[in-house]
Amino acid sequence: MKTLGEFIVEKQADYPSAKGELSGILSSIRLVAKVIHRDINKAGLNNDIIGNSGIENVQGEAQMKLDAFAHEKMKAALIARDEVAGFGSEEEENFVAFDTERGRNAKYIILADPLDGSSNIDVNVAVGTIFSIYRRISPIGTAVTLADFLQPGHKQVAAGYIVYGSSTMLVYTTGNGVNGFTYDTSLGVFLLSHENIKIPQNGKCYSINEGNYLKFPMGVKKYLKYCQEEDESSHRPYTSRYIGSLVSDFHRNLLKGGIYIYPTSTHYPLGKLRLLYEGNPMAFLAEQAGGLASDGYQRILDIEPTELHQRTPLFVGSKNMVEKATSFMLEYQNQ
Ligand code: AHM
Ligand code: MG
Repeated sequence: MKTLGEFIVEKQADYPSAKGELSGILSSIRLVAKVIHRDINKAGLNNDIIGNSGIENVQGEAQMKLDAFAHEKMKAALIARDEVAGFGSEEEENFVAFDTERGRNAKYIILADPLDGSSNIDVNVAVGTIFSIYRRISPIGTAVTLADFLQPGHKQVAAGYIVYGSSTMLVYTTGNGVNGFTYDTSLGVFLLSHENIKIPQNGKCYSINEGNYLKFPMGVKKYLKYCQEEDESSHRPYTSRYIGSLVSDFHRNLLKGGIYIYPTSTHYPLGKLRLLYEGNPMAFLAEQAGGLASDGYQRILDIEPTELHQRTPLFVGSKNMVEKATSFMLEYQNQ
């Protein structure tokens, strides 16, 4: 069995000019995964971790204690390395420029949702960490600026997630396929368990918060009815599965085939999910596994971000399913 550490070193050897900086960042994310795994596993025993922190994050959403904890751990782990020039997080209003000599000379910036689906922690349902890595565009030797963080998703150098589920897994891509590693708690190492993951082109599962049905655009309503119709040749009706943790819903669909949708609605006119912390990394992974990601009308990875906490509708998963859903969006565009 190959460990994540061995895998990272092996992949680095494929790029003789690589100086190991990206490998170093992936190693620090691996450490963050272990720390969050450890604390999530004790959540039921520790009142300092479960529950609401009593403050709202920048999105105006209740911040859970573990949200704040995961954010601080991740920031600390990244600051401690020489390779990271700045960090943008769903849990902090502004990006942080690591304005030290090492930070100013570092090449990469990281965006993350340190704890996605955190409202699920108190009830023992799987949550995740999502990360996205870009090469800075500002000159080396200076502090990073907002422009470094507002790059379109197709510029990502690496992206991935950790899902803290029945086992903890780290899944990531550096633009050369998607690989998954399962955490062996007895050894304290991630082992390569899912090599070169490919998402089935067709799936039988759709994931959406259907309680919001009446608030959805017509294209989504029509697509949901399509999913529920009887048709033997396309294996419909599909199964509805919605955990309410993007990472878990995405992970299931990645392995088994399916589509995850968080559309616009009258409640969330721009969608709920964040382009930089959730949309782009998931889109990069989906495409690398042979799937697709769209905002309903255009490729997620082509969107030019204008703000750090920008929201986007998201249709992501099996290629044929995303194509079908977006064809309904186009057909009922103005309704
Ligand atoms: P979060 O980043 O604040 O946890 O919000 C994102 C989460 C996703 O994980 C999940 O798919 C979605 O929000 C669930 O939202 P809803 O409860 O509206 O269905
Ligand atoms: Mg979150």
